[in-house]
Amino acid sequence: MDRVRRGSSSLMVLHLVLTVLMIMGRSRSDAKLTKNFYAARCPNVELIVQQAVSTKFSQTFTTIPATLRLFFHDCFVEGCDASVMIASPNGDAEKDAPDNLSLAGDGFDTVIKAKQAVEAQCPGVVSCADILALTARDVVVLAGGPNFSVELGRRDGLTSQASRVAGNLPEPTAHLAELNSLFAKNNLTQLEMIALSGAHTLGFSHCSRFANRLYSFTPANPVDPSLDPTYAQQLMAECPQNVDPSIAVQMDPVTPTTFDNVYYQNLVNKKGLFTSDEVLFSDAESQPTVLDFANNPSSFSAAFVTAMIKLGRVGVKTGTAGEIRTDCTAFNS
Ligand code: HEM
Ligand SMILES: *[C@@H]1O[C@H](CO)[C@@H](O)[C@H](O)[C@H]1NC(C)=O
Ligand SMILES: *[C@@H]1O[C@H](CO)[C@@H](O)[C@H](O)[C@H]1NC(C)=O
Ligand SMILES: CC(=O)N[C@H]1CO[C@H](CO)[C@@H](O)[C@@H]1O
Repeated sequence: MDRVRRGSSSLMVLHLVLTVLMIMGRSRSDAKLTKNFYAARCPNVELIVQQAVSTKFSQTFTTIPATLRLFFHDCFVEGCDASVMIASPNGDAEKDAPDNLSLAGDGFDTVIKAKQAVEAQCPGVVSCADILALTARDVVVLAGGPNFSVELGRRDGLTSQASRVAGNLPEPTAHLAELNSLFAKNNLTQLEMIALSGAHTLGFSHCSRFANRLYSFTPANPVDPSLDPTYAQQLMAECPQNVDPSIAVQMDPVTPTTFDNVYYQNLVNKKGLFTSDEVLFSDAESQPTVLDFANNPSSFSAAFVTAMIKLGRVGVKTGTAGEIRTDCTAFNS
């Protein structure tokens, strides 16, 4: 009797110790993001960020596409840890890689402004990675897209290297299999990849990123035959050969400033700007999803929200990993 009781209480102690170890282990390695992460220490963070984004947007529309793309590029290189924000005096940080050449400065500026506003009220509490995730949601809403709750609790990364960028971001010449494998590496499905590509309903592309489809597609077909001929003409007028490299065109020629499903209708109408856009319709494997999104705005909205939340989980650092940067463009020490 006595032995049994002692045995069971030491079992309970063992159980307690194991539970505590499990909880500690979890908070160190796979702590989960949560929606109310800053409820106690910075309860107004979402409102502060939203106001900073609105102010920046009232100065320039580019705020919207630039910030959305910045979030994507951050998450696909070293995870969503604001590593893309780091400015290096040597010009060898993530943002200095050739793939980043076209990241518009307004995205960086949006995050910097939002961070400054947050620091004024809750110094040292909210990570730049979380602020970038919130700004990406806010710009989608400002453009007329769906609202959603953002999971929080990311920590800022401690590395940012230009050399980590190549091969981790998709090329506009990519076909379905390459897109799928790159997104799969980031735990994103084909459906989620197609939904996230809908971000190309907004923003600009420099001529050089698709000029091959206008002038040098193949020797037999210099103009990509999968482009609508009238659209190809329009693009050639906007992007003559040897055009100034700073010239950019709207990626959704129909509703360029609205976050909507017209991007998918454009693909059906052979008005996808990049090969990586057009293949989503021309490849039989992905075509049903494109048709669904083209015909059902709510189907696209729901898929986009789910995919953005999953994008926001890629490679996140939580618990005591990384740091909470004071200045988003520099490591703390
Ligand atoms: C699926 C593979 C993707 C490829 C190949 C791709 C490629 C590109 C390229 C080449 C540009 C033009 C950059 C320039 O010349 O200025 C661009 C712009 C853009 N991309 Fe993507 N992208 C992809 C997915 C995404 C995703 C997942 C998002 C966000 C969720 C995104 C958001 C944007 C936005 C908003 C712009 C416009 C940026 C601006 O106007 O400043 N893209 N993309
Ligand atoms: C979007 O949703 C979040 C919470 O889910 C809310 O805090 C925020 O105010 C909403 N944004 C807008 C513009 O309604
Ligand atoms: C993908 O998910 C697995 C399992 O949850 C996780 O271990 C891994 O870190 C994730 N990969 C990325 C890039 O987030
Ligand atoms: C916005 C931004 O910082 N872009 C940088 C990307 O990389 C190029 C090439 O090194 C830099 O010149 C840009 O300033």
